[in-house]
Order: sequence, then C-alpha cells, then structure tokens
Amino acid sequence: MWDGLCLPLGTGTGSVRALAASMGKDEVLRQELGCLHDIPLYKSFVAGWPQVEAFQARHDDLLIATYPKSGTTWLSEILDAIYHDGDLEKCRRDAIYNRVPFLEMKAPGILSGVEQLEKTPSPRLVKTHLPVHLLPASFQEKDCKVIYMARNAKDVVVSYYYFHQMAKIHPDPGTLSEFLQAFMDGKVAYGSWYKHVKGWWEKRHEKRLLYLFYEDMKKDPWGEVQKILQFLGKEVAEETVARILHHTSFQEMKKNPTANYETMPTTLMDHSLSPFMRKGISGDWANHFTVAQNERFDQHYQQHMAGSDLCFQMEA
Ligand code: A3P
Ligand code: EST
Repeated sequence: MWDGLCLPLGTGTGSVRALAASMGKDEVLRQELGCLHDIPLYKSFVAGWPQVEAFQARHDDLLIATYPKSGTTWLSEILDAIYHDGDLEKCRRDAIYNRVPFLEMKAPGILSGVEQLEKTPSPRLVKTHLPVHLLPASFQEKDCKVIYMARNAKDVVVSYYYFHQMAKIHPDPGTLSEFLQAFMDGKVAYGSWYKHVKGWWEKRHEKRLLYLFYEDMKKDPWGEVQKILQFLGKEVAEETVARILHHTSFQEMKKNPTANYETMPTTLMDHSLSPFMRKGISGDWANHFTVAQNERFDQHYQQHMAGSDLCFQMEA
C-alpha cells in the first residue's frame, strides 16, 4: 500500500475523493496508536519516520511547531500571508495543508509531508507537531528559524477531543472523561502536552526561536504579528497587516475552503461531527469540564508544571 499512487491532496483535484475511497482507509481509520521513540503516534506516521529523520532542512525554512490543537492552522495562515505580502489571491492558491506541508505526515495513497516539502520551492513553511527532542537534526544543523505556539492545556484537551471525533485517523476518544484521563497520562498522539510545551520552552532563549501563545494572539493579534515580523526581519505596511489580520480572523478562516480543511475527503475528516474551525476562543473548557474534572485536572497540572516558569492564561 505504501507504494501506491501518490498525489497531493489538492483543493481542485477531482480524483482525491475517489482515491481516498479506494486507498485502503481501514489501514488508517480508528486504529490504535503506534509508538515513536517515547511518544504515541499514528502507525502510518511511525512507518514514515526514517524519511522524516533523514529530512534535509534548508537554512531559509521556517518551522511552525505546536502541540496539536494549539493554533497551528491559524499561525500557518498568518505566515503564508506574510510570506506573500498580504496578497490574498496567492494565499488562496491551495489548501493550507499543501501550502504549509506537515513534516511527519504519512498516509497511504497521498504524498507524505517529506515528499511534498521536496517539491516545495524555498522559502518553505514547514509544519510539525514533534516534541523538540524528536526534531530531525538538520533543522539545528541548518540553524532554521522556528515559531512555536502554545495553548493552555484545558482548551487544547477540549479541542483535541472534538478533533478525535471528526478526524478519523484517531482512535475513538470515548467519553470526555475517558479522554481527559488519556490526555493527562500522555496516551494521545504526540504524547504529553506538559513535556511538549516545557521542552520547547527550554529553548526559548535561542535567538532563532520565537515562543508564542494562542491566548496572546487572541487578545492582541496586532501586537503578536508585530513580534512575528520583527522575528522574521520583515517590514510590512500597516494596511497590509490589517488585511492579513482580517483574512486570518476566525470568521474569515471558517468560511475559507483553503483554510478550513473542508477540502479533505469526509472519510478522513467529517466536519458534520465537528467542524475543524470549531469555536476559536479561549476558555471554552469551562463549558465542558465538570467541577470534579476541573479539580482533578488542576491537581495533575500543578504536579506536572511544578518548578516551571511557563504560565498560561486559562480564562477567556
Ligand atoms: P477549537 O477547537 O477550540 O475551536 P490546530 O490548527 O493546531 O489544529 O488548532 C485548531 C484550533 O485552533 C481550533 O480550536 C480552531 O478553531 C482554532 N483556530 C483556527 N483558526 C483560528 C483563528 N483564526 N482564530 C482563532 N482560533 C482559530
Ligand atoms: C490534520 C491536522 C493536524 O494538526 C494533525 C493531523 C493528524 C492526522 C492527519 C490530519 C491532521 C489531516 C488528515 C490526514 C491525517 C493523517 C491521514 C490524513 O490524510 C493527513
């Protein structure tokens, strides 16, 4: 199956749906996770790991690193718009998952992230959810810039729960209570949120790493985009920044088929179960956690964040 026909999942590719239907979806749908070193991960991604480990980064690659459901797509859309100087036609040239290839992505019948990246001209934007200790060596060797975006654990776990329902590569998440336990135990794809956010936080003083927070981006998108521009060494006119912020607002991205993942085959992502662009707010966890769940989560959180100066805004 790995040698099967390989095509990018494009927005305008009529064959994609037929391909998805015929590609042996049972091989990826609702499977147990495999294991990549110390983290649980989709078995198909684990199978593609040798190519990821050997990936050749280029000096002018920009890596977008996140724990899943932390605003990856939002940050990707912002960066693609910055890279195209706010030209929105160019931003609509393809789906976000093709404009910003997903490094470790591998699934039967479609181009892997590495294969997509090899075909992408520089300067490339690269998406990853890998924890810092599993990053392929060439990103360090080539001294690539990295933007990490973190989001508070409670909103991540709720968003991840809905994502498990709609993105069928994930195992069945069960009840929210069961999923909360799996998340706290690090038994979800990409492993422990705590280790992920803290691992990248330890690198925050490196000159070529910018550590951002979803909650700051919600509260002050203008200020956060200025931080990004300064980090990239780019100057952009104020009206261009305003256009980029409008284009990347939740409401605009939700209705934009090149940003909202609706071009993915429904066999892989079923937006009728939960849309990819779900709520886009901070503090939604409070609509989902019971008082008892919140107390248990807080206790666990304090144990696992003890001694760290990494702080999150949990409230809206
Ligand atoms: P919710 O499920 O809480 O709504 P990722 O891209 O890392 O998978 O993250 C997805 C989360 O980011 C989802 O959170 C999604 O709604 C939110 N998101 C996507 N675009 C956004 C935007 N423009 N503004 C705010 N949140 C956004
Ligand atoms: C999309 C966004 C994301 O942040 C993580 C993942 C993990 C699994 C991915 C899915 C996704 C997009 C759709 C797939 C899936 C693996 C197979 C499927 O084709 C790429």
